[in-house]
Amino acid sequence: MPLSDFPRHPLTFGPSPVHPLERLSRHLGGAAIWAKREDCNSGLAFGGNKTRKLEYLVPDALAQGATHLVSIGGVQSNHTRQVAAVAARIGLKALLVQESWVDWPDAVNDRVGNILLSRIMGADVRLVDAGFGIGFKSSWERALAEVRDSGGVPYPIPAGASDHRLGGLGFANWAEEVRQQERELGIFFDTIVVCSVTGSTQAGMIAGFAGQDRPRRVLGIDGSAKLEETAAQVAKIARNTAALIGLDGELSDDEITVLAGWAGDRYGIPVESTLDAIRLSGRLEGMIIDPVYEGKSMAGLIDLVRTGEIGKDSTVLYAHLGGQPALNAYSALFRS
Ligand code: 5PA
Repeated sequence: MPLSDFPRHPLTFGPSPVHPLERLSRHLGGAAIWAKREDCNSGLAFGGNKTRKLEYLVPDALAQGATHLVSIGGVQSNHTRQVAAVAARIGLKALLVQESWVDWPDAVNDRVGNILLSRIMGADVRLVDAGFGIGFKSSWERALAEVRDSGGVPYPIPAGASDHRLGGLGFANWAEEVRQQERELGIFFDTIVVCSVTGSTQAGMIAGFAGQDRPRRVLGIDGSAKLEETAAQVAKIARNTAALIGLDGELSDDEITVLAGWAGDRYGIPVESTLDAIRLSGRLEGMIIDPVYEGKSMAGLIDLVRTGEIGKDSTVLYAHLGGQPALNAYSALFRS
């Protein structure tokens, strides 16, 4: 069925802003770089990419009579913070399993930023001691059972709302939004740069753009430091989403690109290029990006433009997916 027939519960302000990054483009000396801003797409707790994905999950949760949204992420997960905000907005409870995905010894890591916001919004936040992984977890199964045992109806939302039947729809819709904005602006973005971890952001984009006439590149920058897992998940979700919205034909492997090189060795830990990218976008554009996701995809964009991998005549759209609240848990950085 076409994307426009899927029920969507609006949680965003409308189309997210698109604007040029002129000083960054000039500084890099090639390619016109623009940003599309999911970091200010909603009034719900600073918004972000998950808010868009959840627009398509909420009608399903309400139809099932859910009482609780149950989800999972790291201690500083942006995703779980957005689930908390959406639960508050629609009058459900949120139960959030927060795992130790990142070995980052900041004294206030479990007290500031995203987790602080989730607590303010009334979520039941459970800190558990388990490592990084984007699959299903026993702590999460236990949380679901607990809601059921207490007579509630849990609505399970996997990490990043990705490995879910409807998880790719939000960014298939983003692709449609880009097309409309291009028409208004009289511009065409031949290259999209996006951070990938649990995969449905990039996957949704790939499926959405595949239904359009004019081909373009969607370059995923791995932020997981587990390239193979992330690339496989992007491919799977892109194909499922394409089938779900009724596209004919298989997506070919060369339509699915996830690049390694900027994640460092570990998810959630910034490397030199991450910090350089954060400083550069702050100092040239006043645009704030985070050390876990967007700092890494911006580092990728910078290098791809500098090396000519993204050509000088290219018009690039950088997907800013949010994530700034986590900066508060990285208080050791940027002191000098
Ligand atoms: C996240 C994810 P995907 O997981 O859809 O690939 O998106 C990557 C991404 N940018 C990019 C920001 C700011 C993100 O928060 N965050 C996760 C989270 O728990 O917050 C799912 C990992």
